[in-house]
Amino acid sequence: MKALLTFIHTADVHLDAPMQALSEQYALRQDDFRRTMRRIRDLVVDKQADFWLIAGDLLEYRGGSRATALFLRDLFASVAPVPVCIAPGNHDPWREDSYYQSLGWSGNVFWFTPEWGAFEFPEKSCVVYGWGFPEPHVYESPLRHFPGKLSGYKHHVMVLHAHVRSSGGDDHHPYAPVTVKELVDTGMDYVALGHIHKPMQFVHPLKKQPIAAYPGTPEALTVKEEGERCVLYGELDHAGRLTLTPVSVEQRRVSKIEIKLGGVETTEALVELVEQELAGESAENMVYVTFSGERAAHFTPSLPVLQQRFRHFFLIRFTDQTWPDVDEEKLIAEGGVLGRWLAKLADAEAIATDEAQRQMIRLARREAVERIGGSSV
Ligand SMILES: [Mn+2]
Repeated sequence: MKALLTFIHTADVHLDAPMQALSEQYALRQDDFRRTMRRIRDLVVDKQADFWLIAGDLLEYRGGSRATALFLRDLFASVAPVPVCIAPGNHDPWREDSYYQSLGWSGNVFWFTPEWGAFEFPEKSCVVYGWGFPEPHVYESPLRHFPGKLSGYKHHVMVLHAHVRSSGGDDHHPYAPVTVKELVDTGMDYVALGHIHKPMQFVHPLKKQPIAAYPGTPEALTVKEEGERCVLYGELDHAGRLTLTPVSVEQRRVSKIEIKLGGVETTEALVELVEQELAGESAENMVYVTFSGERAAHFTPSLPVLQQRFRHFFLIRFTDQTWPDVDEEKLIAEGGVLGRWLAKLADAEAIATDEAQRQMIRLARREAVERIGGSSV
């Protein structure tokens, strides 16, 4: 049986956003983002969702191209009559010269603006409320001016780009700060949020079900956005129970892999080790490998060689954070400037009074050992 009300909730796609880390792959990545949008569109159709809710930061106001805007226009038209409800965020504020206002959009696209809006769908007994950023910074909670729910409807859903702040203290937020209490007080069945790129849900204290959620970015924008990326499929049943199911939609994943170099002493052994560690990794992914731990003092990994040997990955980056396994005790015993330096650091660590201090001394020692390694091989 079809649930009473269903929706696909997405946010923070950031189409046409600049990405400094990518040079030659930039155009390919932009194509990924559009393919992800098409995948989300297919979900809306396949699930026969009642609404497609988009909570802002969709197409960059600065740098967003007309071609991408036209792509969105056609994409949204293709799901008609399913309503696409969009609340502009800080990266795509509701401005006169934005494509949101200057293009002609199909009748199933509903834009929220800096004036609170409420679109009524009597055949679904639902109202969708929303508000949009007028400019990149908004320091006040937009919920302070929320005019309230309309009567005569069973379901109430909101779309909002906002920063949910923890209660108390932290006042100065430039991206429409709201509290969970404010969200609860709206009386919504669900608030489809955007802004935070990490998925996150907020539980209603009485109903013990989500009152609001961030779906996270559907395609990774930075190296921090690891693993699968999702949109939320929501079902609201007759009794007002809400179920949110994340559905992964990304084209490529960011994978971070740490490899301990241990006893590796040749480039060949290193390549073999990396091959083993990356055996399960799709070549379509964006892979960030960090070498860690001690390494043989005479062997420094050649990153250009690795870059070349693993170039079949869409993107691969190697970072070397190893340090040479110089024999500290021997150096200390031999005296000399470096030995005395290490001895002093060892003494300092022994008499350190707290963990933070010890940590700092260890860091200094590692730095010292690194330099010694560099000068002694
Ligand atoms: Mn944002």
